[in-house]
Amino acid sequence: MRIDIISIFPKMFSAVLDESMVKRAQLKGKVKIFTHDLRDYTLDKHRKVDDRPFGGGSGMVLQVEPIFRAVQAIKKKIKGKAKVILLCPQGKRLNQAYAKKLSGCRNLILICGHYEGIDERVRQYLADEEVSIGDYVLTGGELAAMVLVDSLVRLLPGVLGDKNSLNFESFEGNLLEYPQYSRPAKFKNWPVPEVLVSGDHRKINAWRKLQSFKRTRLKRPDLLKQ
Ligand code: 6GU
Repeated sequence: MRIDIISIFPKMFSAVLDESMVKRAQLKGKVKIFTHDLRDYTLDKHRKVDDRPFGGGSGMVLQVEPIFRAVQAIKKKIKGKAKVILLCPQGKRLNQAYAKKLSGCRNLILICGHYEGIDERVRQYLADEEVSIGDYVLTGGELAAMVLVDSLVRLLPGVLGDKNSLNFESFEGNLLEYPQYSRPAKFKNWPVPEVLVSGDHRKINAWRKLQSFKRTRLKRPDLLKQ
């Protein structure tokens, strides 16, 4: 998979891309991630990317032209199709199923929205999809893009060491993950459920399924309705 990210704050991404799982995935060759400074795609000497809104109003609007030039330049470098995604609060809300779908894409181009807004023509003519990470407003799409990238990359085949670690995690089949315990089995008066140390794997699996269901019903009943 290849992911290209267009942003006016490209330095923000190193905190996530150069650490942990996402870094390992890149080193393993499972994903290639490139960040692009939107200002590199401007033509004027002030490297201007925003302007006042037509019709008046407060704040600045990210202009369509540099974004168009960036998308064109990236598409030229990519072999084959690329899906262009605009990160903005109006987008389709990200969930595990959506992350799974996007993780099947060969190439993604992520545009990080900013300021009070982005020229509507980016939405109309450049973006194939709009993605939001939840119903709250961030100052820019950068954090959302990082959330999206992290959720996708860990789903790529061969990224997580243990194949099973994807099997029973939260949101698989719209259920939350069952409770996990590790050593020591005896700590203070805080016991580990007997069944987990019984060695009976049929019983353990049954217990885990039941716990998943119970805590989903308790904490996220909305998931069971879906
Ligand atoms: Cl993708 N962008 C911004 N600016 N705010 C958000 C968001 C995205 N998703 C949730 N809030």
